[in-house]
Amino acid sequence: MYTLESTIGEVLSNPLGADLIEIFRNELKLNRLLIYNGLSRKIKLKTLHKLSRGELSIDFLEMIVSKLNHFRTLELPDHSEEIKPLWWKESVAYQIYPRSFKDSNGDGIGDLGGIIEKLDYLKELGIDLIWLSPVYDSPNDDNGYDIRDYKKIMAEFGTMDDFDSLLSACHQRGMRLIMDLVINHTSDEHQWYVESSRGKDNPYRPYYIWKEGREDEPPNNWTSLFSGPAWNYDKKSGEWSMHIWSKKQMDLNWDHEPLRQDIYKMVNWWLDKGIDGFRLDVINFISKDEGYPDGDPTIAEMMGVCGVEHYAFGKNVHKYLQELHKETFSKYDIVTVGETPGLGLYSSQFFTHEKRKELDLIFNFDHIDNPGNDRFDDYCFDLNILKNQMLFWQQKYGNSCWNSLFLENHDYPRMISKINNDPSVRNPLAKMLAALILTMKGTPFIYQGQEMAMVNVNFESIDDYRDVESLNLYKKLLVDGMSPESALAKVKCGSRDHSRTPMQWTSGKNAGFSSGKPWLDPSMDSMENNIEIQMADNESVFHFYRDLIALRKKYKTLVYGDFLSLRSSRKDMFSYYRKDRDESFYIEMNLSAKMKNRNKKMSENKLLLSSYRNFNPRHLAPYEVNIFKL
Ligand code: TEU
Ligand code: CA
Repeated sequence: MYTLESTIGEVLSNPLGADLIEIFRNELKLNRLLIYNGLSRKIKLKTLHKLSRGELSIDFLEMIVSKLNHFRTLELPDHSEEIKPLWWKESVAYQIYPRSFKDSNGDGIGDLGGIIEKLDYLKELGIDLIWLSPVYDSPNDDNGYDIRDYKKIMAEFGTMDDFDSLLSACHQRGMRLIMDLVINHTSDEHQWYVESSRGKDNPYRPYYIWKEGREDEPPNNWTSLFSGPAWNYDKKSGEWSMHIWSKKQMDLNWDHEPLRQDIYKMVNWWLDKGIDGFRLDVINFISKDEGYPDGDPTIAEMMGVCGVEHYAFGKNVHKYLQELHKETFSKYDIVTVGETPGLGLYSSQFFTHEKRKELDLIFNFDHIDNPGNDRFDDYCFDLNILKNQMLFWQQKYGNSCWNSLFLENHDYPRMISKINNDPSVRNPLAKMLAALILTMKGTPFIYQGQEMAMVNVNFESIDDYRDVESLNLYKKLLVDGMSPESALAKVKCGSRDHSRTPMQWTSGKNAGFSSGKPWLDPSMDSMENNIEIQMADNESVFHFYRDLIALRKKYKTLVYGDFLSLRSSRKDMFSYYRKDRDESFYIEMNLSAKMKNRNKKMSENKLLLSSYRNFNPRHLAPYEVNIFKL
């Protein structure tokens, strides 16, 4: 049993403990050596209270101890010697945010018909797996992540017939399609919630999380990720119901078995339609700690949200995922990727190890912002930190777990803009980022627009935004006393709307996205940067993505081959090998906007692909990436 007398070394031997130490080390910007050395391993947890000058309270440390005691029973099976080849490990995936991809009926909103129009484009790029962000019926409080009817297509996107046509059009092209499964919560307009809120004795009451409480006092101090308390008060019953997301996204109660059975029926209904799997929205949040205890103020300060330690890795999460797998996934040849914010490498292994029969892959977000920063912080993203994080996962995740490789999605600003806004390096920087996710071990996920180096948008007023998170945050910052200018600047830093502006197809009206007024204005950038221009230019980012994907298809070594990094310590340089019995490749990249000398002499005759036209044997140009076949 863990106690406050336990040492850091004992904590590190527990997967959750190892991840927590890593999170706190990163957040507190402590050097690895400070923690992972013989002396520190002997430090007792209770001493951390003094060492942190009280910042790590005894309550906080006792909460850690109780979490560790719960997860001390987790046993990770050994990793297999060989990686098991599977179709989804060899796929290159592409995430479509339907609202912004292509509008086919002129109402200014992307739709399924528009996606069908662009399947040949995706085929040309070399995509074989599409992840479709939610297309179910929804009031769109969170753009479809608030589902009102799991078995109905959102009217703006089309009909179930349109969906069936899209699915068969994908399969006809040898492409697969996975749906976004949002089962941590539903819309407050979902029939289950409508029933549940009819009264305490309604059979659907326990489908959601209701707690007694006074009208002026929510049941605990948890806050929503979209600002404000994580509870709605229901006058009729004098109870509060939980929403860790928006006020219209009500958390499902996974502890209630009939709810789980209804979820499994719905999942099998979709799988019987022939879809190829799911991306599972915040799936590690589904099990909440008993009694919903108050969140720790230190963690709230660190994570920007209060209570997350009581649901990010709840005690029944593996039980529910193994049941979900057994009742549904296990019966089909599909792929499942869990979105698991807050989990580290070690705890992620318990979700994806092939012998644990839970999920195939997860999305970890540790690398998307440099540690100690969050999306709304105005800082210069350091690629050397990203390099070390990717090295960590490439080297430690194990043969029985499989990485997802991504740098963008619909929840984050565009990566190029976080790293370097200088337009003169946009093309090589975009190509270097492409090489990062397309030459490592794992399944690459390209987010729409990333293949054409889309960048952040110059939003000028709060009226330019649509995202519930951004709008709520702006209001909260004003209430907190921030000036409108500073609040707008902060929202502009991290708004998810940066990655939700319409795809830029042409230089024409509305960037060729729609013949009507788009729901969100296309970026002015579309005038000189769009798919039409990029396809006509052999030096474009689009062509580089296409060439890299073709390389990855041609050489399975780039998928399954060993990853061996070279002199990982040298700043601003990142070089590694990918090798197996048949082939070996050497990839080198300059992580900076300055010229750099090469790590090792490479002759041009082995050069397979470069992000620059002229090869210089002595040095690398800004963000230059080269792939050699040895
Ligand atoms: O996102 C969950 C998530 O962890 C974050 O990416 C989140 O969007 C943001 O950082 C909040 O601070 C998933 C979906 O991808 C997101 O679009 C939804 O808004 C959210 O869950 C709720 O369904
Ligand atoms: Ca439309």
